[in-house]
Amino acid sequence: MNTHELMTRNAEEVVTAAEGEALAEDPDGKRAYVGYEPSGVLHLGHLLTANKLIDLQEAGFDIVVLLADVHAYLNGKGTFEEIRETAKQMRAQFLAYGLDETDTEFVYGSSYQLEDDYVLDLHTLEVETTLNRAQRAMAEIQSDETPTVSHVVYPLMQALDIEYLDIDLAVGGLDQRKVHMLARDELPSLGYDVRPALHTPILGDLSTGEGKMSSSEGVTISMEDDREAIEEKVNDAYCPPERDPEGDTVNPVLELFQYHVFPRFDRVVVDRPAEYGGDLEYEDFEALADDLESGELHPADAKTALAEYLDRLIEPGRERLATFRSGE
Ligand code: NAL
Repeated sequence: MNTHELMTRNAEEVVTAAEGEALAEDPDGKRAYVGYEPSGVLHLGHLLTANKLIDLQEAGFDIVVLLADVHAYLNGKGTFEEIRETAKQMRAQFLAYGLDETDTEFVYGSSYQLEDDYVLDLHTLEVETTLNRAQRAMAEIQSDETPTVSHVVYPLMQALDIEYLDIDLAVGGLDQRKVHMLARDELPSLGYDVRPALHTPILGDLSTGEGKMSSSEGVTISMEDDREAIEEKVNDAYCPPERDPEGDTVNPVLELFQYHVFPRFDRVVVDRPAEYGGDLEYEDFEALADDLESGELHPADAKTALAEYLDRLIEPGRERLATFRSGE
């Protein structure tokens, strides 16, 4: 796989595609980042963008992970002390998951977002941006409450971070798209450059394949889940034989293979008793999806393999979390 393929595999889009191509020409020393509101337990949503960071690290980018403590505070996630503590746990789980420690810079938002220059730039953006635009940027990040002033400050800070962290490529789920577009439109008015953004898809809900998989509603898999819990959730997952079912639903079992398993394992072995044809081996997602569609691979066997590989992915982070909880 060449650099551009590695950079864009499994991505929904790069804004703009041409800017992405130019970056892929010479990624060495370029900085790519994702910001996360600290959360004590990583779940598959976090790991999807982490997979992209690992791809980018392999492609030669320097990786910056913003532990967005001030953003979490603005989003009502707790006291500052609580958020700080969960940020530490989050960092440990990312490292256990496979981000290379020497090539990954973890930055606390509060380490620069409270300084004079930053705050004055933020106020300039507040003057430049309509309330309507800031609210729309936030709609997919925080939607279910009466909007507060903090919710319109949030996307402006996220836009400003792209400049202050000296980022060459902003990475996020598609739910971050409107924030990145706001950044592209508004940063030039402060004299700052426009940077490209790469968006990962939002996966469908595990049990129905409809809407989005998220930790707040429905089922996701997290670093808290043991093997048995993972098996249970995967067994209950929607898995029609088609790769692309009718209507607005997706096949979440295949999505998990595509976005979580194949990027991290060179091959996937599906154990099957000899009387059912023996083990199946796949080196890429397409081959597995073809076999599911043709009936060669039974959904039950696919689910057993999926649970096993997800368990392997989660195990190191799960152990880190357990040491934290036992008070280390
Ligand atoms: C992502 C988040 C918060 C702050 C950021 C700052 C810069 C770049 C990315 C950032 C979290 C994200 C979420 N908005 O919805 O999880």
